[in-house]
Amino acid sequence: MRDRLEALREEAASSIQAAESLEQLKELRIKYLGKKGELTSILRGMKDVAPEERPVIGGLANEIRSAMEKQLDEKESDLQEAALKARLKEETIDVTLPGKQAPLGTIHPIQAVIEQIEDIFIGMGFEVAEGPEVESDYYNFEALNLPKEHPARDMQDSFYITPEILLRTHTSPVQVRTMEAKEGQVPVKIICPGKVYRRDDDDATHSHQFTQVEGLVVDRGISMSELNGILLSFAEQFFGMELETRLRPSYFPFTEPSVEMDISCVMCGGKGCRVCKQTGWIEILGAGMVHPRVLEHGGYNAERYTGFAFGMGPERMAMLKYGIDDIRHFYTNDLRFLRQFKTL
Ligand code: FA5
Repeated sequence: MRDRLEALREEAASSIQAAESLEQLKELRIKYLGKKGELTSILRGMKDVAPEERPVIGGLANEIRSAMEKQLDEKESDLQEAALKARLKEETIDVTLPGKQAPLGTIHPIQAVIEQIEDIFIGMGFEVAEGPEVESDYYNFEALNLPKEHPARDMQDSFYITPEILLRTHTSPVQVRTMEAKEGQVPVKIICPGKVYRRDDDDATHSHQFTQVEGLVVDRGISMSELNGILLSFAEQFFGMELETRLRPSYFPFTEPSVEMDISCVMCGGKGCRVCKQTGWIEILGAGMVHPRVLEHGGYNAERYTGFAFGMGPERMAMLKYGIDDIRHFYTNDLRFLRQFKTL
């Protein structure tokens, strides 16, 4: 039995040494040390050994077991290390190779223009308000002094969802919503940018969906001259040049008096050109003093407070500022057009 054990010791040592993979090593561990392994099967013959020899053989078997375990463990860590080295070599990253470019999107020019407008008004102490695009007939029309059947409703052909709910045709419904939220506090000094919808036929200067920026100021003693001063300062900052303004009489049911504001043509400086149709003037927005009835609907005493409001179209402002001749460029997503505004 002693000889068989010694032979096993030698055989195991050399096959463990020769193992080339962790898989092979696992098989060897089972072969020599497993429950049905060779060492166990030799030890089964212990009963045939003379009793006085048994402790000696037992001691030898234990020694061989520990030696095998040690050899197996050492070989295992050698093989693991070699496997890791091989993997690292295989997966080496060449940091000098050029990386893959992730294409970066850019802000849409209309959004960029809205942000420019917001920054200018925030600089003049305005807050930015929001309102829903799906609006009630009340806020879109009635609260703005446009009762049902009022002929001026035809000025804004609407998309109705139900008889009382529509897609807002302008950002003006935010006027009464804001006044209600302010609960009679002054000053009210907000702008509200957002999408609006009208059943207009699309052409070079009209779209059925476009954006507007509304403005509203309410306080004691507000007059047309504040309106004129703030809007002139805005236009000069927006176009980055000195401008002339003029107010032309107009009509909106929610302002009285109502005006349209022209600026001297940003293309020709007022001399007359194709863009200003040789007039030297370009219309940029509608405005006026808030109608007393609208103030009352917002919860403000029209005897005590006055205000002005205005509404402009960022698409048309962008067209003037960047010399774009067709509003549809903003919506057709031609990347050659959009990429020109990367730096905005
Ligand atoms: C209004 O919508 C008023 N709510 C503006 C206002 C607010 C007046 C507060 C007084 C006080 P108007 O319909 O003119 O007004 O539209 C305002 C601006 O929206 C226009 O100057 C124009 O720039 C833009 N706009 C109007 N219709 C279209 C359209 N179909 N496509 C693109 N822009 C448009």
